[in-house]
Amino acid sequence: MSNAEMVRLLEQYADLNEINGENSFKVRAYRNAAEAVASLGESVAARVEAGEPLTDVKGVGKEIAEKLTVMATTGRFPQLEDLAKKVPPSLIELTRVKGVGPKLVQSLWRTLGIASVAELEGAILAGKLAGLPGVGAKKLEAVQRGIEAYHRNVGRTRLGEVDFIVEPFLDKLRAVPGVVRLEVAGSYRRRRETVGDVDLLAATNADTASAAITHAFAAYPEVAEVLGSGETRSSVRLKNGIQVDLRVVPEDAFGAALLYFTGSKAHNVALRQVALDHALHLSEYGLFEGGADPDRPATPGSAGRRVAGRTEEEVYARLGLDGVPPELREDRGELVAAAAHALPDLITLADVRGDLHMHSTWSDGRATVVQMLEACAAKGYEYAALTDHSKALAMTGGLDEAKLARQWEELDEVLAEARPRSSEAPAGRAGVTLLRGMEVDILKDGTLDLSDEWLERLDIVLVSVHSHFELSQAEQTARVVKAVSHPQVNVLAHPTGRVLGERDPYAIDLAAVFEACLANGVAVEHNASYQRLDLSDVNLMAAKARGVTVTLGSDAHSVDQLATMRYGVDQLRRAWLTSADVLNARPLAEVRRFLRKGRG
Ligand code: DGT
Ligand code: CA
Ligand code: CA
Ligand code: ZN
Repeated sequence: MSNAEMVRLLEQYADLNEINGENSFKVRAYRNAAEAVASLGESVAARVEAGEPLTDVKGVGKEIAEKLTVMATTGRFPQLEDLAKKVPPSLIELTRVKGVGPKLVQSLWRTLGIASVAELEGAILAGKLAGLPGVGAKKLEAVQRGIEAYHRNVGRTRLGEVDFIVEPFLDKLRAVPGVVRLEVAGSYRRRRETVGDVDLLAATNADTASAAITHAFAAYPEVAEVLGSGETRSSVRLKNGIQVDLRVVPEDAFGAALLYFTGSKAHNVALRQVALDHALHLSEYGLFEGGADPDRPATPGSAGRRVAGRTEEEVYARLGLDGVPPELREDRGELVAAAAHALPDLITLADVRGDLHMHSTWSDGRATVVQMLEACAAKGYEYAALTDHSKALAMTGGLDEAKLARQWEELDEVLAEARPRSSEAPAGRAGVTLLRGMEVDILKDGTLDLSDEWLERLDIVLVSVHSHFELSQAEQTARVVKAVSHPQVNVLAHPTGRVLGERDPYAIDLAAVFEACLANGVAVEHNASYQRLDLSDVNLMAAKARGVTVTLGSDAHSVDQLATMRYGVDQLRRAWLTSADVLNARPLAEVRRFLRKGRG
């Protein structure tokens, strides 16, 4: 059994136990173990086979280690199978509806026999929910809104969750003999924040290889169901529900096919028009001159002479265009820019010089300050901001002034230890300069959850909304504008509060917020956590258009999560941002100047 399958089963077990009302420690233990397996760099099954104890894996205790061993050796999880007889797994889907927690799911199931989202909708229509304990008019309304959001999101998966499954799949398929090219196309390649399905494109050097890759594709252990299979295309559904399509194309048309299947559809339509303007015809088989009927897709042989198609660049160049990075292919003006040789020099992950949002064990992070700084050093960062939560987020162990003072004592020790004696080297862990910061809660009235005295002492102050999402747009806007107008504030973190697939943005007038940020020397964050990716690409474009500085923050709560930065860079690229638009693509001295807002 693969690690991915174990993760899925552990999570299912945790969810079902939660619905079943088991104590929260047990539930959390299984969720932690799932996370531990997910981030483990090696195969659990291989470890079991080698006789290495699983209890050495952080987050895996004795009981769970035993269950993993059974999974690895028998391919089964008997306790989960037993539990599923009592609590139908379809109930897990119900908890994905915002406003419907495990407790409510349990009572819906016990009292009304509701086991699916469709049944829940039916029961609401029939007025059956009114009168259930804990379901008042307000709750009912929240559940209905949750169902609407659920339908909007259903069928799409967050990019960060797809990567985890696609990358090992690609490795497997690339190893098939005769495969000369294998790329992911579609929205995945354009790095959309969520993807509907995954489109793979292969080129092979022999017909037998074509059959071999289709076979390897269907035989992949994570495949739950083969939806269709032919000589040059097949589709499967993976165990986690994601659909993957594979097409096999000739090598000399690979570029044209990659271009076509990368999309977006709107980009393709616009590009085909450019081809027509050049008296050429573009299809997934190549760029052709003469002979083609523009209203019918060309096929090799029927379509005149192919003038380009081996690579994407070749096709763009033949049309007088610079190559368009996949992230820009949304028909938002990229072809006009490509024709004018004016495409932006997009920011890359290598341009990021530091992380400006991360948590430690001082609040709800899982790694110590030292571990986080060492991980930042390993990434080659120049600086990193420690931004633990403030006290209003009590459940995170948020810091009040006294606890912040204690944190600073520890930081003094950490820095003293790391600073090379008699040298001017930057203070910090292995050369990473630590910026002392905090993610301070914006309270309901727009005031901040930390004293002015401490706000003044911090190197960097992030502010964010973690409560009262339901305020009217006017109230929410006034609240946030007031917060960013505080003279010590530097960054507005996750500005719309959205959680992809789970929570819609709160109502807020972003144009007014950008105006206030600009007037007060405050940057807006792009929160790179793949669950948030907030601001969205479109909102980032608006921020840039208004001249507002953008920061990137991983919002990491563990060492592993620092790597989520790449998803943030993806979204910045989709928003046409260059390194000049991004605060933490600048050297430390410039960052400090921005943070001082022209003071001292
Ligand atoms: P998704 O899967 O919903 O996240 O989005 P995409 O963009 O991956 O869409 P998908 O998987 O339906 O198709 C992959 C690409 O194939 C799409 O981006 C462009 C191309 N494509 C699909 N259908 C059409 C079409 O009817 N016309 C054109 N021009 N291109 C298409
Ligand atoms: Ca797709
Ligand atoms: Ca597709
Ligand atoms: Zn936050």
